[in-house]
Amino acid sequence: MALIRFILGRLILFFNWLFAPRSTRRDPDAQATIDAQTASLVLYQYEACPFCVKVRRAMKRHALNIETRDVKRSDTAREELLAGGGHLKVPCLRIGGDEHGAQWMYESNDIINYLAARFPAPAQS
Ligand SMILES: N[C@@H](CCC(=O)N[C@@H](CS)C(=O)NCC(=O)O)C(=O)O
Repeated sequence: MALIRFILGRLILFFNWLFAPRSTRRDPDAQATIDAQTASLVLYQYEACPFCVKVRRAMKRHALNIETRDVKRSDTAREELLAGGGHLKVPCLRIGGDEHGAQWMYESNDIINYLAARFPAPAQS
């Protein structure tokens, strides 16, 4: 079972790499403004989780530089997620300064909708 999960995970990462979405382009000032806002966001995730891949693809599409923390590889990240969010489930977006004053958003679709609404793509000229 673990082997099948591992192979599936590698396949997901391979196809994600092969069909990587294009990032939207902003002028440098607009991107710097967005970067300043996304500095207070953290995505808790697993590298090969399909729901996490879906969120990371949305981040790439919208050119959002959001720190990611791998809950499988980092005990600290796992403890932060459990203490702050309350569940060991990924993806989870931490919105706001620190673990205590933050909002913790689970569900990949909710995260994607939140990011799309807060950081709309620039109008094409
Ligand atoms: N409906 C959720 C599903 C997330 C999910 O099932 N994540 C898995 C990893 S791929 C997980 O964290 N499982 C641990 C658990 O449910 O306790 C979403 O779309 O975000």
